[in-house]
Amino acid sequence: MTEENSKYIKLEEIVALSQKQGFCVVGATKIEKVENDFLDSWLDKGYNASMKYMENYIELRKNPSLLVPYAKTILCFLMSYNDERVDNEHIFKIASYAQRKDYHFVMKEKLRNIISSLQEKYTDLQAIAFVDSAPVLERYWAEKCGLGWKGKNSLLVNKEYGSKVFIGEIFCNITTDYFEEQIINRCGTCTRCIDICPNGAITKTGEIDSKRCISYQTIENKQEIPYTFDTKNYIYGCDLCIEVCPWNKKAKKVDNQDIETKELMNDVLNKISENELDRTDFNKLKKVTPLSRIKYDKLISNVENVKKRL
Ligand code: B12
Ligand code: SF4
Ligand code: SF4
Repeated sequence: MTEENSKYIKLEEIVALSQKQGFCVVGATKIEKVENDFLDSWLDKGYNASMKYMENYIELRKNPSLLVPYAKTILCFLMSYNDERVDNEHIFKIASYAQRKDYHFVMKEKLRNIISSLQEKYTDLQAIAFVDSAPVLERYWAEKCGLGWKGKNSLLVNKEYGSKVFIGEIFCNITTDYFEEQIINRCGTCTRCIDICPNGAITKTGEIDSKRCISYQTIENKQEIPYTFDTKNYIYGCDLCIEVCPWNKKAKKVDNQDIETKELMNDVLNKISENELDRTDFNKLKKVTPLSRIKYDKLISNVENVKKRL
């Protein structure tokens, strides 16, 4: 392989590598400071609830050059999880994104593979991959890369793949073909996500008031869920504002053959219904899926919360 100057790499080349890794959309943008105050405003209103980590490294979140000083470019990658293998038949519900191998690890490995392939050819390429693993405003950058628009439920929505997409990024010292057009918001007059959100978590400004969000209450709130809070049978995460979105109904489907995790999930959901879930079963699931974010006792307390309403 010949050594090439890594100052500029065609986006086409990165797209080809990313497709091999199973990413559905890729884009690039120049690193610059985030020039608006939506993060401060969200924090000032207390919308982060008990997620204190969101108050840390604010300067890095707003100025990614401080996070990765050598970086010139942010490449954003979307991975769709819009497959058919989600279990919705059980009384107790787990959000679709969590019914599979943990995207943090799956995507990071794939992003690192892309970096390695590029570095074989461009030996002076410096790059680092993040998937919700650093103080990065991932949706903001994904939008800047042209990968979609900010839906009214604050999720990034892609025209072809909808909002059932995870976001990952590579910060690197090369330049490439940047997205420079205006992003079109295609929500129009639709308000389905706002209307369906049971506890009014989606504000008029399109922000999420976390303490009203089922996803926050069932995952991030380490205390018991307030008695009056309705989780609509969810015991981990929430898909209501995703399922109702018309862009997800027409979104392209992807194939996912991870039968093993699906079976494990099914088994755990059955045991929960029969009051038979023990720590060993839970730990098996926790090891591979995003359920690693909570402890057994929190899951059981979420189950009890749902039972109160049955
Ligand atoms: C904290 C967090 C949460 C919190 C708070 C959610 C929130 N909306 O902030 C809770 C626990 C509630 C949560 C829930 C979920 N999350 Co979450 N979460 C995050 C995390 C770690 C940080 C988000 C953050 O910085 N929030 C602060 C606000 C201010 O920023 P933001 O909403 O992300 O970005 C906004 C600004 O950029 C703003 N913006 C941009 N330009 C402008 C301009 C102006 C003028 C204004 C006013 C605003 C504005 O619009 C963006 C969208 O709202 C990100 C990962 C990451 N590092 O980014 C994942 C992330 C956002 N979560 C993700 C997912 C999948 C979920 C859930 C779907 C999981 C589930 N099924 O239960 C739900 C969805 C709830 C929802 N409707 O948002 C994905 C979203 C993918 C996507 N398509 O958008 C992310 C990106 C993780 C990933 N790497 O894929 N999450
Ligand atoms: S994830 Fe559920 S609770 Fe949170 S904003 Fe969406 S619909 Fe509302
Ligand atoms: S449900 Fe409607 S308003 Fe909400 S994100 Fe989807 S298109 Fe936009």
